Amino acid sequence: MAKNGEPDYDQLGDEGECKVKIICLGDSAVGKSKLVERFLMDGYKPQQLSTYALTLFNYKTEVNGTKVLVDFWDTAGQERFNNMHPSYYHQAHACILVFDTTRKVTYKNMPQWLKELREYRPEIPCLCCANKIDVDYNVTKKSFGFAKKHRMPFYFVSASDGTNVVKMFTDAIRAAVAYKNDSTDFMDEIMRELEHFELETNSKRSNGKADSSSSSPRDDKNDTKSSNDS
Ligand SMILES: Nc1nc2c(ncn2[C@@H]2O[C@H](COP(=O)(O)OP(=O)(O)OP(=O)(O)O)[C@@H](O)[C@H]2O)c(=O)[nH]1
Ligand SMILES: [Mg+2]
Repeated sequence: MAKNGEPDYDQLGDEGECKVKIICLGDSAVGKSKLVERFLMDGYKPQQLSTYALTLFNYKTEVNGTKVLVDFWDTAGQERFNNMHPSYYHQAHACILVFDTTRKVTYKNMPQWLKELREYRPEIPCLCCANKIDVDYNVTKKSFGFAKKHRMPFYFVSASDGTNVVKMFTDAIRAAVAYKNDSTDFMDEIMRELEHFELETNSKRSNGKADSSSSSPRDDKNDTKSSNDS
């Protein structure tokens, strides 16, 4: 722990693990907390940092054989003021931008969130997700240009039924670790994977087989994580 009781991500974990910090940004009530909770299910340990009213969710995993400690930082509503405390961005290795497919304004605000992120963290990998697709799956037929414009991986997700949640967080963790290790071409790799993923998804959907297909976006619904022992 560094000063202020916050973790120091430059240091290794107690067992030599690589430590990464992932933050979520987006308007209030888009589902940031629910997405993290959904990913971690019952395997998380919330840890309160009272100074800035933040919750840290710790998660242990492995990336390419290396042990990784992930801290997902979750806010307690500061975003209502559209201005996060700088400590929220400090040392972050990846960011997930979240909007709510049932509220257009939350999508319109994406550029603002990205702008603020880039003021503090110009280089970190950023992923974008459209949440609450369970409310109306037809929304996945729409295209959302924001992510493409900024060359960000894009995911249709639902914290409610779990669609694509594991896929998105797994990619975010891989991106965070790659960023920490100075690996520059990693985002391209994710983008290439997703192009393929989307293609399969779209073609299966147009054949009316979306829900039974192994490559449909609902894949992750019953996914379990292999090393969530934190
Ligand atoms: N239908 C549906 N509702 C969702 C989904 N994700 C979140 N919600 C609901 O949306 C509301 C807000 O979710 P939160 O996770 O608290 O949103 P948040 O972004 O953390 O909000 P703040 O902490 O205020 O910034 C809650 O009532 C959730 O139950 C989803 O995938 N589908
Ligand atoms: Mg929240």
